[in-house]
Amino acid sequence: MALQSACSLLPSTISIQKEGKFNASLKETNLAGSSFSNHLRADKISTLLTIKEQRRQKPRLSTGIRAQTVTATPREASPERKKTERKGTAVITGASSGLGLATAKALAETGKWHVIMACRNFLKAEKAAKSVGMSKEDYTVMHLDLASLESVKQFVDNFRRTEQPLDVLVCNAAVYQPTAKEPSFTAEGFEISVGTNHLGHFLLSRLLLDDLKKSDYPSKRMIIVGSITGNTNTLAGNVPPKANLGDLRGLASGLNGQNSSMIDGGEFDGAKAYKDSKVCNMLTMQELHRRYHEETGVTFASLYPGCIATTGLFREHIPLFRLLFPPFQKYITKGYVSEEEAGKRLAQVVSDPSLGKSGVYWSWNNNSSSFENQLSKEASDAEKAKKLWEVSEKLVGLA
Ligand code: LMG
Ligand code: NDP
Ligand code: PMR
Repeated sequence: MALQSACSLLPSTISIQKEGKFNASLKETNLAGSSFSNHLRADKISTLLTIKEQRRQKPRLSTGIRAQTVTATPREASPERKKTERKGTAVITGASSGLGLATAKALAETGKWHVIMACRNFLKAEKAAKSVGMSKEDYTVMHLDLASLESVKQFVDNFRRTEQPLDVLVCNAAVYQPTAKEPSFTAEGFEISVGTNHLGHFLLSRLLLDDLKKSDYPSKRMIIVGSITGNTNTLAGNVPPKANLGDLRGLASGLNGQNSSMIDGGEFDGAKAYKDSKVCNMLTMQELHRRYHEETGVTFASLYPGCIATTGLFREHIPLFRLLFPPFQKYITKGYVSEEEAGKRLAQVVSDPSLGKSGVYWSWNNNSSSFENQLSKEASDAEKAKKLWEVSEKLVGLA
């Protein structure tokens, strides 16, 4: 495997487990800067547009459901049938580009999903949906800025007003600031990578869990996108700076730059902050699983979709990196995947019956077969997950 050859470059003193490790369950899963005022305006417009859109859609959706009752044939009358026949509704954060957009497209193409594209830039998202050929009835764009907890709450209210069920939530959006010398902060003053990627999603997932619980969809799922670079049991996870949450002292002290803007209390490093945020994403998924899977039946999952070296994630990296990174991943590590392929992978985690197990961190091998991957020691530390949960609850105002 390509990864093995990459790993063979490792000094013999470093022992790293390979990301492409299989475990027994593989057998079951063999499947193929706008100004403040502009911002406010965009928010208002998007909310208005959203509500307008929903008014047009609601009758369509509810007619669909009612029609089954009114024109019920004996086959359609079965409650089981009814459950499987309606379209699923999936909320995807950051669906305006990259992985989120590709996933929205993949789901829409099946004809079985209505995608709520939860995005900070309404017009960009609309254009993106059109550019990939999604048809109007398969998606709705709703405004969500994860770098503002108020916006998260507003999104949840707006979503509830549409009276659509919530069947799957995909926490996908992220920011990466590899070249930033100084931290920047969210509306509530948290360092922006952890504030957006982790805390914004933490609040969103906690609030929307109630909505997921109410859904009658046969397979309800909550997915938080993780990454290989947060896992120090891999080669990629050992490229400095490495993820490390330490004892969470920086997070506990508010992550606001006064004491520290890093979770472990250290000096600011944008690349580390991103990797730390991914560890938080993977820990949160497992904590959700432990706390709520049995009680709610919701499947909680995370994944590493492969290295999608061409996405907007690297927009702040130096031009030379952006030039060399895709060929490096394609020809040297062989970890590269296209946006389209990565979107299909995440779409599997959304809807494939064979990926319905809860608490799993999914990865794919070079034949695009999914497998349950192993997380690093830190990313699977249950005690840390609990502590992260409790500190995060305080920061987002849930405790
Ligand atoms: C940090 O630098 C920055 O400090 C930080 O601000 C942030 O930007 C962060 O992660 C982002 O990076 C990390 C530094 C660490 O990385 C580099 O400077 C290397 C840049 C490499 C970029 C990759 C693309 C370019 C690849 C060049 C290949 C040329 C060919 C391309 C085209 C081919 C077409 C056929 O990096 C290092 O310190 C490097 C050493 C990493 C050690 C990791 C420890 C694990 C052991 C690794 C074993 C060595 C493997 C070497 C493989 C090299 C392959 C090129
Ligand atoms: P992109 O930059 O293409 O997509 C990120 C999305 O997040 C964009 O739609 C962006 O919106 C959105 N976003 C950023 N900040 C906010 C915010 N404050 N509120 C709402 N949305 C926001 O990157 P990718 O597609 O690569 O990243 C998607 C996910 O995949 C991330 O979770 C990333 O960590 C993960 N991932 C990516 C890998 C890769 O190799 N690319 C590898 C492993 C994991 P906008 O369009 O407005 O900028
Ligand atoms: Mg990495 C098997 C090797 C492998 C894989 C799968 C990735 C994925 N990377 C690998 C190896 C290496 N990378 C090696 C050997 C190097 C040193 C030359 C290296 C460097 C590197 C940099 C500088 N890689 C990076 C960066 C980034 O800025 C990216 C990052 O860390 O963002 C946080 C990145 C990535 N490498 C990956 C993946 C998936 C990324 C994107 C980050 C992510 O979403 O996790």
